[in-house]
Amino acid sequence: MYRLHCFAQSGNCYKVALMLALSGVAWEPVFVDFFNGETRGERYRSEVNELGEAPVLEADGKRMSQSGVILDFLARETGKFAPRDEAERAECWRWILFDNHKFTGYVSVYRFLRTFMKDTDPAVLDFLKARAERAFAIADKHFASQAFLLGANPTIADISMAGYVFFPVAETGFDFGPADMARYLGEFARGGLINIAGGCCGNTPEHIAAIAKAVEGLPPRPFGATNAVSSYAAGAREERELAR
Ligand SMILES: N[C@@H](CCC(=O)N[C@@H](CS)C(=O)NCC(=O)O)C(=O)O
Repeated sequence: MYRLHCFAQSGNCYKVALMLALSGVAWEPVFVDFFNGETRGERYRSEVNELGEAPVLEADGKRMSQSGVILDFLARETGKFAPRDEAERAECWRWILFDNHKFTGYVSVYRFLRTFMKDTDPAVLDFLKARAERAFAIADKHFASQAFLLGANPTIADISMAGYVFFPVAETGFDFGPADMARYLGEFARGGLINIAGGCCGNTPEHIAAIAKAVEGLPPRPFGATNAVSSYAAGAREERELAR
């Protein structure tokens, strides 16, 4: 049983929680009271993580920190979302380091100061937002020709970069426009990964129109089909239940 020291507002913790959940392993959360200063306290730093950060994973009596290191460890242990060889492992690490430094690094601090702190200097917010937008542009360019960072299949690098992009727009301040939604869903549909496409809170008629156009004429994922993503994506639970 893995134990994950984490808290819900942390995208870095979410990366590891997502990996554990998608890999189907047994784990439990251990709440870290970040907003009341737990990570800055002496006990946390001496007993849990000297770096004063979450997430921390407990496995086989050992504790490890840094989401990228934990993702790599879990990929080796479970075989899920794992790079297939040393070249792919290096490629995963290239993106995980980019994520930690430039993507999560700026997006998370921008979100934190904008949403959870009061009276942040607007110039600081502007600087962070501009840096985050540059990181988004780099990712967008890369994803223009492939669905996942290493190509056709998701790896731990994708899980790392996904850490902060699923928080509500009201928190992150970064919205996905109709063209972005349509491009992602079009790629997923062409890859045979989805049963149903649609929108949810925050989507406009323009989002739905763009998505409808992107998936027009593409068949839904066949019932019972499995692949790296579809085992986990929406619909898998219903399939498992129907199969019982
Ligand atoms: N690079 C680290 C970043 C971890 C990190 O910054 N965690 C935040 C929560 S999202 C934290 O615990 N911050 C505490 C602090 O800086 O005092 C990772 O990927 O695990």
